Amino acid sequence: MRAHRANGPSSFRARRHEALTHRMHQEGAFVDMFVARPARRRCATGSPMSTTDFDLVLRNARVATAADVFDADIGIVGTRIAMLGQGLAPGRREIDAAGRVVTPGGVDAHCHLDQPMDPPARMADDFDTGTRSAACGGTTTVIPFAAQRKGGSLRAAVADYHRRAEGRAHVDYAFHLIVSDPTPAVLQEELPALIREGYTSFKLYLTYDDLKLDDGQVLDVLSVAREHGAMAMVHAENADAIEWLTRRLEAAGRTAPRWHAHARPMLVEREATHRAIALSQLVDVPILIVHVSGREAVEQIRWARSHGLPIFAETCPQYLFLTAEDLGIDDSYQGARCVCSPPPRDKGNQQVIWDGLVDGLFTVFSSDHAPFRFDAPEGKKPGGQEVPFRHIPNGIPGIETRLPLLYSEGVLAGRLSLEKFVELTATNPAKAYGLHPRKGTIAPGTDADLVVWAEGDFPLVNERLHHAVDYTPYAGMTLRAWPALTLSGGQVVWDGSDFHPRPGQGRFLRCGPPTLRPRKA
Ligand code: DUC
Ligand code: ZN
Ligand code: ZN
Repeated sequence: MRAHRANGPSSFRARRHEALTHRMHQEGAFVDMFVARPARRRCATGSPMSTTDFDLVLRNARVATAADVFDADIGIVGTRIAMLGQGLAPGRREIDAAGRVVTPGGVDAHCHLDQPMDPPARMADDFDTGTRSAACGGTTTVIPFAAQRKGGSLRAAVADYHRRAEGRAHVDYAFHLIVSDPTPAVLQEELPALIREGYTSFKLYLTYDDLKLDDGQVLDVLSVAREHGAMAMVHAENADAIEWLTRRLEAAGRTAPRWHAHARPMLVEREATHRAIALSQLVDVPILIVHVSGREAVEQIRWARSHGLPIFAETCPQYLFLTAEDLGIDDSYQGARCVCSPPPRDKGNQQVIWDGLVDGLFTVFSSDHAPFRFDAPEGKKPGGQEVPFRHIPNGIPGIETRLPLLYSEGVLAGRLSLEKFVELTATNPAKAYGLHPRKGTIAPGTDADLVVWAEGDFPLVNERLHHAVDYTPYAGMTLRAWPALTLSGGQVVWDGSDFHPRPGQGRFLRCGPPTLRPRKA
């Protein structure tokens, strides 16, 4: 880390001036603004002299939370925020944020890292590269999925996933579960025990052969969520309708990537969304519909809310910035890059999603980062072949671009308030999955996970990203903001120019019960 050391007993003001003169807009590391201070006197026991003996002070911040935007210095002791206020006492280290916006570190509550796949498919990002990429894009908490295999136990999936994370994560992480085989043992023993141990959310699939549940199984699992206070996330697409459409497309020789979008029209999402809402109503339990793509599912969720049902909803960058045309306008295989489910829709639907973010229809904004290399036999070209769309691994990368995209095109384009940005990207995901207030806000006692924002021109090219994927679907866009600094537990992990690795220092987080409140829309 490049830190400027103060020489001799120069005043704090002088050191701040020195720091400012070293500030390097975009060209270099924001952390060049650091001023290292000599250690303060300690009392005989070695403990700090007072609570104002900060390890780090982030000075002159424009602090944004889901409730307010205000000016303050942020005093950090160890891994936590100790104090907010004007003119805080000097810290051992100082960073002058000079009026820049500082938000809570992002909570990416829907991302896939090193999730076991059927060969030859393999995810490009593990907990090392995935959390590296997250940190460089301002995300300091990730919640990927420990996925049960049909015929396997949930416990085994969790144990395996811990092994995959161990010693690798650079930022903190929790696990969602994926329940694909709700046997009596899973429903009566494993799931309740895991919820008690801090795995308080799980995803249910209404599609994908290796994951999908029938309606009776969904009701069984939702009943466990109700009884034990867990959050159920639902992937809502009608499996049979997709299979029927896929076969007809294949029979007609329509197998290029672009036909993926035709096999999964909004109707199949609408039907499954309505069914999920009805099943949750039957059990009387909240659910969260993930990766909502467009108007038809949105209408179902609005209907549910207008009837007072506790239905939460998530959307993702691909539904704001991509359309079905990104899967191809001809039979080229290039569009395999953007094959994900549900597929991106059209410009009109992008606006529907923006409207839902602004008016509170959406609760959380996640990446659904599902990283597969394009030009690779374990990625979008299984076994090295250009395959029919049915066999293309579903998913796109986005863990690093999630926050900068929404900050640029939402906040700086005047669509979203800063408070709403924080609510959608940090506070609400932390509440939905039982991590708030430790995560998702800026307040004394919370983890010192912070993002200092830079504004300017940031051309998006894959070479500047830190994932292990060989493309970004957003290449060619120029963003107007990027994190100038990311702190995870009070440590710099990204300084606007360089990544500061800390493998294994990302901590596993046990989640509490969800604390989101239902809201009408
Ligand atoms: N769809 C999912 O449901 N998960 C991962 C990626 C995708 O496209
Ligand atoms: Zn899904
Ligand atoms: Zn997903």
